[in-house]
Amino acid sequence: MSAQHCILVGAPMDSGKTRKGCLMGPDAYRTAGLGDALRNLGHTVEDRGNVAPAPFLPKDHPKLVALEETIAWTESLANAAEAAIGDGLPIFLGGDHALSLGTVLGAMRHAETVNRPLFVLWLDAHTDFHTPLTTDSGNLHGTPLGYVTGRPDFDGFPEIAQPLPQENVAIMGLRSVDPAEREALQATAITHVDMREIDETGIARPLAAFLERVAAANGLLHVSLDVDFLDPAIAPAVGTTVPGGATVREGHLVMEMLHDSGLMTSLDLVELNPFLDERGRTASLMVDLAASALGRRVFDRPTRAY
Ligand code: 6HN
Ligand code: MN
Ligand code: MN
Ligand code: MN
Repeated sequence: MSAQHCILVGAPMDSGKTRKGCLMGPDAYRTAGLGDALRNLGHTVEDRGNVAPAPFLPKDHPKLVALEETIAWTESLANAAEAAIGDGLPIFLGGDHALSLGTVLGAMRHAETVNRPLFVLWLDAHTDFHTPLTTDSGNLHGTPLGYVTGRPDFDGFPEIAQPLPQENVAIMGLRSVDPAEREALQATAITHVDMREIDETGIARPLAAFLERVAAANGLLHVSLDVDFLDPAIAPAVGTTVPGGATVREGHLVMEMLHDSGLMTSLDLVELNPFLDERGRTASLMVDLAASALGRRVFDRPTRAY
């Protein structure tokens, strides 16, 4: 794949859950050298700095955590994302996973403008398929896939005019799914690949199948990489660790295949909590994974159709 114009967009969003620290994520990625890693691969890099939430008035809510702030971030990030996707390949530096309420919405708006279908690859231990009514924790970082696919009860959030078709979504890495999410997800056409399937078949097979569908539809592809997709032994800096996650090589293989496919048009790096990191190792691993997605490799491969 040829040189890209990479656009770094900081999203120091921390309102998607109670535990604080993801607001330090964008600076950790910059400190870990994301910009230089991409430049060294021959890409141009533009850092647009950090987005701020739209103005908001916080209210007390019996269950939901920081609802108004999360809505405000969704509005500003959707605008920033829509603009950036038109200008290059944006990499959204989180921030918790609630930032994808906005970035995916922005990608949907851009896709509508250029009249191409949007696909979403969600790399996560969790499905993030709750609605504000089904969540037990009240943490809205558990809801973005519910929102963008048009599930109900997102009162106050920007209206989803055209929900993302279920067929265009794949979640990989699953090992912690709440009962309400499982029930709702099983009634959908969303592709869901759990760790057992990855153990049994490898991650390349379901990923290649999904990428083939994106390519056949001439789709745009938004990738959302949650730190907890990775095993906590290699990526400890996340508030929602679940044992049994992807290995270093599984993570890189996904990113390498994404690069070879030439399909990825935007990328979220989410849930990094530098306060929980060990000498920056999780931030550095996430930077290395992003570099693989942008073409870092040991050897060139023979051409393959994914
Ligand atoms: N994430 N399902 C749990 C909840 O609180 O709703 C965990 C959500 C994790 C969110 O992965 O970004
Ligand atoms: Mn997540
Ligand atoms: Mn997760
Ligand atoms: Mn199913």
